[in-house]
Amino acid sequence: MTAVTGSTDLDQLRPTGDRYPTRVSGTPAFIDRAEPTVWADRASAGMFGAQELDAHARDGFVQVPDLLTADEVAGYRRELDRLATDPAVRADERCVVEKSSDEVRSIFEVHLISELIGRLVHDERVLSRARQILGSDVYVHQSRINYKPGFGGGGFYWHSDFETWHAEDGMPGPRAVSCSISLTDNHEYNGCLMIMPGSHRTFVSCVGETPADNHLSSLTEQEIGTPDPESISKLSDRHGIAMMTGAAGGATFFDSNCMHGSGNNITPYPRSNIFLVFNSVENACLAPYSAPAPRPEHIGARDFSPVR
Ligand code: 6CS
Ligand code: FE
Repeated sequence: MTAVTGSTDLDQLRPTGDRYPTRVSGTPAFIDRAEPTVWADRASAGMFGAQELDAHARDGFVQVPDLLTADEVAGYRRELDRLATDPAVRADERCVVEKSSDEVRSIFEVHLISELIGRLVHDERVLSRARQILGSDVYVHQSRINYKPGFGGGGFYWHSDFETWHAEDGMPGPRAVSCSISLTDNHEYNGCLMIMPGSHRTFVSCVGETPADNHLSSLTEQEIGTPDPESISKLSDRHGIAMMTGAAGGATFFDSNCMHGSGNNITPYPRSNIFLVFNSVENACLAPYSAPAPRPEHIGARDFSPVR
């Protein structure tokens, strides 16, 4: 699979037909998901058992306690601290700081910046599970650390990742999965990930056109691409809200179209997670469906080489 670069290539990739129109109409809509959630058959090779794959298909997420050992967690915590205090990293455009402080909020493309974190992408505990869910070779669409520091780490308002990746990165369908690995204990009170179970089966279109360079503000505080309150209320009334709590070292795999978010963290205890986003090579990104230009490659990858 070749990388797509430059405007001429993207013109050739202009998508034909859009199953999930968003940010184009003045009224929001609920669109039923056309694609499966788990693409491989239940017996496919990998570390998920059949019951876990069934749970993922039903809820849109599945938790894997103790994916990393305590020693590995300690090593990754040291790496996160090193990255957050490295002046070169802080000066890099891939580093996003909090709105309310100059604390690091996120570091994108962290699997290429950090050799240690890069190894996780190829680790069978992560890769085999992503391949089972997506039923194909996979590539990294995005990776990031969300630090969510104590004493004010900012939250992430309700959204569907796929809605953004479709509109702004040109992702055709919701055949992508995120693996969130907790490097600190995730509690209800320090801004853990919240997911509406089953919401991945409904695409909620958003109102409001995508401005140029939207990512320069959306990664700090997302506005465009967040659903209206009535749509969020309808979904939460229908599905409820599950809290992804768990000890450091645990992981949550969640479908690209889950309605999810997380609150601010005013406690002294950081909620620092690594997010690895895998997309099927059969779902490689085209031109954006609803944005003036593609986002930078460190946010939406254009190298579709499969992870081995
Ligand atoms: O825009 C994005 O790709 C990022 N924004 C959010 C709120 N979640 C997914 C991703 O990190
Ligand atoms: Fe998200």
